[in-house]
Amino acid sequence: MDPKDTIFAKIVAGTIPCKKVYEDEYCLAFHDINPVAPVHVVLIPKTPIGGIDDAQESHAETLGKMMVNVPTIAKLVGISESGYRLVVNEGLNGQQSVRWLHIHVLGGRQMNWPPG
Ligand code: D5M
Repeated sequence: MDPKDTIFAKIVAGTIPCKKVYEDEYCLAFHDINPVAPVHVVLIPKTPIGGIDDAQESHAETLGKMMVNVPTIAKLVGISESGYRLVVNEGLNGQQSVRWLHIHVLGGRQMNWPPG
């Protein structure tokens, strides 16, 4: 699917609402509609990138800014001190359901390893 046809494209465009946690010129973070942890935030680029497998050199600045913003987002949702997990699902085996790159920020409970 073209990322521009996904629900996250509509969230970036502002045509459907989200519970925003953080926003800057590169990215947007909001609470996941279907949380799998007490804290579950989704961090997305504002530019359409289908998934991490579509990452290109031209995305390096955006992807870097997203990662650098993670500690700020973690602080905003109160999981900085207890720790948290980042997850990027890619494609079929990764169980990606929305084809617009996103980083899950999960916290508020003990995570397990290996992941399911
Ligand atoms: O994760 C896609 C995630 O996106 C999944 O955890 C649900 C979430 N989602 C889907 N629609 C919305 C809206 N409208 N608001 C907030 N969160 C949403 P994946 O890794 O692709 O399975």
